[in-house]
Amino acid sequence: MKVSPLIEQQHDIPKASARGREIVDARVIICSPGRNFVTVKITTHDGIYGIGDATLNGRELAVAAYLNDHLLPNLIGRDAGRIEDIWQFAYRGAYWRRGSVKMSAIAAIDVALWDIKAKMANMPLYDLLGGASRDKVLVYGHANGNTIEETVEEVGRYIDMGYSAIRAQTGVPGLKASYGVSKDKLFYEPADAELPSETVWNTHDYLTHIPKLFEKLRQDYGDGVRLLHDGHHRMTPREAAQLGKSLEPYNLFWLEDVTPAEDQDAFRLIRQHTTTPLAVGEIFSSIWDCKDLIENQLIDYIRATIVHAGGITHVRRIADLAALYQIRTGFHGATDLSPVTMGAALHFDLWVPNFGIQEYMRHTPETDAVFPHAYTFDQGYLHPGDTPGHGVDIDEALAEKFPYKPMQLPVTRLTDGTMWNW
Ligand code: EZ4
Ligand code: CO
Repeated sequence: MKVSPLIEQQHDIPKASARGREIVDARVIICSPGRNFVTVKITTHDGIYGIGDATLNGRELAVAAYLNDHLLPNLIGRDAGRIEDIWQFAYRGAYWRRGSVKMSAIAAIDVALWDIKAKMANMPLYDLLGGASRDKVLVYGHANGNTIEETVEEVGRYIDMGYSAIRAQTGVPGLKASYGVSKDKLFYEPADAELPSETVWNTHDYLTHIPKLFEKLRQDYGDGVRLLHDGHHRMTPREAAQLGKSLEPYNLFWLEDVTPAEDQDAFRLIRQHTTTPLAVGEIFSSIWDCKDLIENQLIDYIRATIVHAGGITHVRRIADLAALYQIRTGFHGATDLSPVTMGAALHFDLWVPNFGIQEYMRHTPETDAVFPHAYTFDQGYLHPGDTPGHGVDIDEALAEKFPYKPMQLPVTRLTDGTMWNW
């Protein structure tokens, strides 16, 4: 009996085109310089190494275990240049697809491999992606205060620092704590306790209070400054539509995460009622979370990020899909996304044709010291720098001085005690 050679064929691990490109080491580094970070370092036979971020705020060790126990052992001996094949291996090969834990782990490997490839090519990553589409990357900073007056003052401080785009969050009278309002004004950090702290939320009071903030901001600073606001998944679709409508006179750059987006169709209702631009996606892990929102043009900015949505290889597909529908990128860039993600994102931002804006929350000096980086801030813009790779490194000796500290994000309840969306 003749057997088809195609059926007979067995595949070995894809061979590296040259010995020097083989992966010889792949490790996880966990540290807490001001906050927790999970970093992947991959090294080739030639001694070229790449760095990737795998930080998932409040769930760091789950990703580290997934990397250590399930993904990294597979990499040894593979060709570091076969980024796509390794991505597909990690995604399809798990059988269990998607989800934040798995996609953050894949992202870290993917970014480390892009870093290696750009170093092998002796190019800054943006050059390898297709070259710069712009001179610099527009970023927005975070201004927050307990009262409208305090927030207005903070926005002024950001204008003085050179920002032309600013997110404004304010406390709501009667509520002890509000999303986005922090103790430290410059270094916002929501993960504040070993077990989640409990906060209280009241949408009725919020909906009447927030328009007053933006009215005052426009009165004081005029029409030029780009203003953003994050609803942090607190509203129902109808309430979100109401907020969008009431903010229309103040011409926001965007209104973010107005309602949970598991049900992507919910945004139809919001969209029908308001022209305020909508941004969604910081907690998305794959293109499937974005698909209906994009294809039905229910949003204006997609926030799915490199670290939580499968790395450069996957987010590039999301950005390309979005471009078909005139939707632009607006990557998440809070402090829990490490400088490694910030560096990789800035290269992506400089290249991607349908770039919108990049969120930028400053890391603490401790974090910056552990992750030396080539990116620089100037007058409201960031530039990724021109060093080969993504331009971010990790000082491992220093990282060791900041061991992991268990920290979780808060939870929130309505005034009657009902569990709600933080
Ligand atoms: O709450 O990154 O737009 N930014 C945000 C962030 C998120 C944190 C969660 O880890 O919503 O502040
Ligand atoms: Co947000």
